Amino acid sequence: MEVLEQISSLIQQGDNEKVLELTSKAINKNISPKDVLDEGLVSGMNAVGERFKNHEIFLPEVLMAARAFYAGMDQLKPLLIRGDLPDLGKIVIGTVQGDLHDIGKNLVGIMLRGAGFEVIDLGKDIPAQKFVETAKHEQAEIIGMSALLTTTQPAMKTVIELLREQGLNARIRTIVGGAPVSEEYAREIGADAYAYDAASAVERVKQLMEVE
Ligand code: B1M
Repeated sequence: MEVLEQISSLIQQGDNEKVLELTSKAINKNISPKDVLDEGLVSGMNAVGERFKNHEIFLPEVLMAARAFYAGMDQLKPLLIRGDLPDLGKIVIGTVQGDLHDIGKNLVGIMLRGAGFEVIDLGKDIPAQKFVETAKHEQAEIIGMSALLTTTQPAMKTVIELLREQGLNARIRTIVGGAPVSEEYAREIGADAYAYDAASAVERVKQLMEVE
């Protein structure tokens, strides 16, 4: 089995030590960090998602997989975030209130940093007020929100409404994403952009900030 398939499979087994070891091995073999991420770590997490959905595995296994994912991610992070990039603008990101899923949001943050944006990551379970207050205080151009639950998606709308109430929606733009979120939903709640994955989040943020 080639190394990226092995990483994917070890994520599914929740073997954080082996994931760490094989991620380092893949890096040393000069496999591109993006391939290690997409075909190893994310591929493993996606398979975990499918198996969880089909009730083949349960929450403890999912948590172990998430821990293994982060063990690999720690190895990759320095390669995805280069220090010599221009400052393209400031973005506040977080997972919305009531939602504890942060793997996808963290990936989006890493990719944005890697592309040269300054990212203020508020974490998970973030109240609407906190998104808006931080963006105002930090003079950020964009708020990025992640939601993984259908029940927490509406919290993204609360943030957008709060920006409107405070007359900030023209200055602070919004981008939303996460498994249940769609382009149509983003439009419906008045978000300025939607991204399907971390790579397209970078593209959409660049468009919003009007950088190359
Ligand atoms: Co939860 N969970 N979970 N879970 N979990 C889902 C989301 C679920 C779809 C699984 C299922 O049943 N099929 C389901 C939601 C169902 C629904 O709402 N329709 C679910 C559920 C039900 C729950 C609980 C309620 C379970 C329970 O307690 N009974 C509970 C809720 C807790 C809470 O949040 N209040 C819960 C808990 C957990 C864990 C804590 C165990 C763990 C999270 C660990 C962590 O994040 N630190 C977990 C996990 C891991 C998952 C699944 C299996 C995997 C999510 C993941 O990390 N994917 C997930 C199944 C699934 O999504 N298919 C599931 C990998 C990650 C790279 O992808 O997050 O989609 P993703 O991010 C992508 C894109 O979506 C996008 O880019 C990312 C990278 O490409 N993206 C953005 C994300 N945010 C973006 C923001 C952007 C742009 C793009 O702009 C700002």
